[in-house]
Amino acid sequence: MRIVIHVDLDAFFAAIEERERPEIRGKPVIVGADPKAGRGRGVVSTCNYEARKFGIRSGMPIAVAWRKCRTAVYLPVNFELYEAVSAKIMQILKRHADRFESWGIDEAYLDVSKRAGSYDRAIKIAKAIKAEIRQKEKLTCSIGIGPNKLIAKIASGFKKPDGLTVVRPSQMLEFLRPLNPLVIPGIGPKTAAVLRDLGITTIGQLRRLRKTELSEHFGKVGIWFYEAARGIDTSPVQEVWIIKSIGRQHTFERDTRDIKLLYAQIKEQAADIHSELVGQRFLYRTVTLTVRYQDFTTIQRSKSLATPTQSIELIAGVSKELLALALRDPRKIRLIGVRVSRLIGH
Ligand code: TTP
Ligand code: MG
Repeated sequence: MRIVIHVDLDAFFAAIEERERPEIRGKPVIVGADPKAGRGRGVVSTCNYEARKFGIRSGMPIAVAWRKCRTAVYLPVNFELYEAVSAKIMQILKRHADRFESWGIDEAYLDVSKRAGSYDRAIKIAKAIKAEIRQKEKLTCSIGIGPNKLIAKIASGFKKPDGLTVVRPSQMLEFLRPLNPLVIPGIGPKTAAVLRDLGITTIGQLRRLRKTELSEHFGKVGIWFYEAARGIDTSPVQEVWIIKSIGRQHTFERDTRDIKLLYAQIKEQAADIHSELVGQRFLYRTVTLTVRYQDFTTIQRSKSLATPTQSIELIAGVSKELLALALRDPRKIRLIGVRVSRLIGH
């Protein structure tokens, strides 16, 4: 019998800030770009559950958040701190798993099939994890337990914050039936909209579509939707953690075509990316520049190099070449982002 636990920290960045600053506890807390009294141009990274009561969400423009709640505590993103806390939590989680897979900064899968052997014992492990994270890191998490990664992941999001949701194999189909297809990894707003047009708003209804129909509509990934709707997921919990790309982006105070400003931004991002490449011991082969124009139209241009490199000059140089192409368009630029990919370790 396979038993997988999925752990997801609650309001991660915001919860860490609350922990560090007792004076803001209990208030709505928003971590992200500077709101600048409603004129800020970046987005919300995350917010605590108090702030969510005002309708504020991750990814929302910070100016919209400001309109919804001016009295919230607004804080900048302190990645270094969150990375350090994440590393400590991953160490705690690892010790409770036969096999372990970290997934982003605040999530992990634990295969506990062997050490637990039963769902009752898996629940004990989950409670021990919660207690340890609460005691050592003063943070709460939500946990899902299920027969595979898919079910464990959906279960951890089922009750938040501080939830514990157990889905045994016999309960799996019933558990999935009323849920929104959006809970399935790989189904985003676009797919959900297509499904809605087909009259499908629950996973139970999704099961009415035949495999061939799903692959006609969505291609290969349609097969995954077919299986996921039935709770089928054979993917293993794997220790490897593959970073596919490293990037930075920046939204300008004012839309611009000022080459000095644009170059300065490219230089800064290239330097940041380069230090991460060095730290992670990676070479890259592809540089991608993202440009968002004043009307929010967004383009990406990439260039691949003949050989893998770690050169900071090439990140900046290639980005400038790609910027020259983007500047053929007369629109002003709102956001610029540099990313390197096709990484290999060395
Ligand atoms: P999530 O686990 O998606 O969110 P969360 O931990 O803040 O809240 P929840 O209780 O719903 O799990 O993401 C983890 C962290 O990743 C989050 O604290 C901030 C960061 N993040 C962003 O920076 N931008 C985003 O759009 C999202 C979704 C997350
Ligand atoms: Mg989280």
